[in-house]
Amino acid sequence: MRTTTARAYPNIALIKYWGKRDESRILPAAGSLSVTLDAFETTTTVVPNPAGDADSLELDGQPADEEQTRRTTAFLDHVRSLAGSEQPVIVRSRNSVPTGAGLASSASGFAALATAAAAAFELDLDTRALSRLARLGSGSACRSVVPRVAVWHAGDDQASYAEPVDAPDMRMVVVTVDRGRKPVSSRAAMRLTAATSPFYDAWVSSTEDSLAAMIDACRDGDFTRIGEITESHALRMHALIQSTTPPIRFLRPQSVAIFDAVEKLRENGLEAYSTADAGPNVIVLVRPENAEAVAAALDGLGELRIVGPGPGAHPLPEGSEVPAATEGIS
Ligand code: 2P0
Repeated sequence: MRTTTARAYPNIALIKYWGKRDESRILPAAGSLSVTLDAFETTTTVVPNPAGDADSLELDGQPADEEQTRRTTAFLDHVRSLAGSEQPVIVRSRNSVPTGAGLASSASGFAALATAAAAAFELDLDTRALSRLARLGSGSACRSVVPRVAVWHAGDDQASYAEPVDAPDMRMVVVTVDRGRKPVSSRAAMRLTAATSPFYDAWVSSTEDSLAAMIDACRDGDFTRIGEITESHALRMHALIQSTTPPIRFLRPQSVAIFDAVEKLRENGLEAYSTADAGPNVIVLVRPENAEAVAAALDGLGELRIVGPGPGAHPLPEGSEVPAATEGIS
């Protein structure tokens, strides 16, 4: 075993993953499609700990809480089982934005951890196997293993991984309206949706149709069609989530104001399309040449950042280790 460091980026789903058909293997009820970003990255170092009797986890220089440590150990158990090892490790992870705020995500977190841990345990995994492994930490993480645009296939354990899709170049204007931790986790909200929404079956079957249309639009390079499907699918997901018992609403008045502003831009001839994940922040999909103009038009509606498609998860060279908390104190 050896100490290794890896980096991964969050992704924004254009076709959303919302619902599992198998909780323990994290198999999605339907396929999804996303763009891996070139910002808001997570960097994770895995250090073998022969003297330890359990894994330990530091997040952004602080010891992680019990739930975060439990979830990390459960994931590392999958890696150990593949490697035929029982070795505990020290994991140190750093987000470029605060954890739980806006875009620091379980996708970049588990994609970076899967990549670093696979290398630390000297597993020889191709991108497909690595995507499958990352999925066991968090579903959306399997898409962050892949650069740029990725489709995550539904299916059984072997068939459920992400792979690249040809797509035109795009930019995303991220409009952050709230950096706070969300009141309910995606995992819990997803579970509640499957258990209580009367619309859930229709959501699953229509998502497969939307995914097929989206893949065609990507391969045709049809930005307008990509945008239309993206916005419609996001609104369907939020409608679905609001239909749970008790209801959950992630969008705020400010989020809706951004959807309205984007619709106005389109009416005025500037093409842009909105989407939002399980939170109030809005991501506006634009053609590269329109990114600055759209950002300028949305000025005042939130904290703005233009991001592009980014790299897949990858190991970093020796010397890139995330420092231990105590190493930063002088
Ligand atoms: C997505 N989201 O496709 C959707 C849209 C949030 C809204 O994937 O339970 O954190 O770890 O598999 O991956 C968030 O779900 O859930 C998510 P788990 P995950 O990006």
